[in-house]
Amino acid sequence: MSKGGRLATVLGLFLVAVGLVVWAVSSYLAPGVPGGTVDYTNTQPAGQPVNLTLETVGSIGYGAHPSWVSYLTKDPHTGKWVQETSWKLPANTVVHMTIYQYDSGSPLRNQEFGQVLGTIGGSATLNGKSFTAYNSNTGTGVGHTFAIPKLNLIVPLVGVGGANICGSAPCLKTFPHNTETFSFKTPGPGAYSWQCFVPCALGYLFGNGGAMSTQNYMGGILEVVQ
Ligand SMILES: [Cu+2]
Repeated sequence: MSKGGRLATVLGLFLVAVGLVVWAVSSYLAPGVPGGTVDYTNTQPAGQPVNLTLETVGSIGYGAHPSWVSYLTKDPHTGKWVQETSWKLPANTVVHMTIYQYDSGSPLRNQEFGQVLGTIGGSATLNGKSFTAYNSNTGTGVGHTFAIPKLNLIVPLVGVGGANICGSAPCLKTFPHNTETFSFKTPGPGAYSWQCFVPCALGYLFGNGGAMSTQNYMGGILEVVQ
């Protein structure tokens, strides 16, 4: 091996060692903090649509804030529900979203958030039926919204009624829930935040503190890569 090659090898090994130390120290300092990024870049052949499945719960039931509302992601590799709300997605690719909504709802403070905007076809489905807006002053109201502000995308997630609300995550399918689907296309590479805009964090100033502004609860990042 040339001198340059040996130097590159040593430098490479050194960088790997530094990386391992940083990783070990950061995971020691932040025990039990949920989150990482769920990788969807290798779940389907290039150019094929990505399937992304979420659920929303009224209280996560564990971790640092067991009483907080939360989203969970169904890990496409293990099939397990994880409290991770950041996703690595391929650019310019259709994403088919399915969201199981297990939380109760209420009238929206801003009725504009009852519209479906920015999805393919400008609509979503609620338990199999297409809709373009939901009047939250009727029925069981809206529990959460799924919004990607940079893409002008928002979908209201209709609340469930009754007393038998799922107590902690992940929820069994036997608990009452609404199933909503919609699709959108990822843009070019970049980081795009998403969040819930109901707002659904009563007890915080303007309803936007707590879970609403915390990663892995009511918001996350779309890490779109080429
Ligand atoms: Cu919410």
